[in-house]
Amino acid sequence: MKSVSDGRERYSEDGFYIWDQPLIPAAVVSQAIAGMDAVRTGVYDTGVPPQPSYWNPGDSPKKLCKIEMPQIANRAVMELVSHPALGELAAAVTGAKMVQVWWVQLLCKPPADPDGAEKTDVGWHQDRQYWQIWEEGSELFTAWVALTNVTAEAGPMRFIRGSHRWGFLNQGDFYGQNLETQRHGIQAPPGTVWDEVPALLPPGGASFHHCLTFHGSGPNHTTEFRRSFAIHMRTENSAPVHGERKGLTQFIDRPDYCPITYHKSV
Ligand SMILES: O=C(O)CCC(=O)C(=O)O
Repeated sequence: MKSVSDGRERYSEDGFYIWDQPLIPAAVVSQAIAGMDAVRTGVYDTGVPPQPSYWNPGDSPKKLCKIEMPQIANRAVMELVSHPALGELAAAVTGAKMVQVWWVQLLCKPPADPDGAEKTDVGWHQDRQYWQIWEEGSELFTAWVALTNVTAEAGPMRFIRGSHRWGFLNQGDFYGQNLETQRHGIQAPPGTVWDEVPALLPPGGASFHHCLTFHGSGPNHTTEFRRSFAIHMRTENSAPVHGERKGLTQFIDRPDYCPITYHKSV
């Protein structure tokens, strides 16, 4: 049986931690799936649309669906994103005194297109590359929550063990579509090894990864959508550059959009 206490050590050694048991209750997961489908069709029960996104209602269902800040558009998605079990485990794994959700992405990876026209890989990258808006050294990480069974065939995320200690390389590309070629363009420090670990998760399971950990994912060879939320979190040791609120940090003073899901009581 997995224990919370090994999470802290694994996260700090490997740069990620995989909680391969249901953490979020099944009812919350199934409501969030319905919420995800509503957002995908442009129906927002809060009356608020998501933020501008790569994928929009009406786009091809064969494309990787990535929608920004879906929790502001749907209450069931907000319930999942702000679930206390997730905040508590995130704090235990990272050692945080405070955990805030500061940005969320809905990710729905369709089954691989048989004629190969639409590619749905997520190229190797370090999240920090896209998060320059935060001060250097800010403690930023992601909880990736599975809503469906993420098997080896479903195009799971793959983490590179220990790569959070390679520093910021600025050599990744989320939209890269050939993981093998791309991998050879990443100059890992001498003496390190490229050790890929798939995050296999049941519905309601979660992985946690450091903002410098290289990760990516290949095609989904199942017949079902691979559904998840990438929930970007921060600890008390983080601050926006120059204290500015813009782009990805624009909502951090709004707990109704960016809930604080853990606060250690003294
Ligand atoms: O869903 C994926 O395959 C990748 C997601 C990702 O890059 C992230 O959560 O940081």
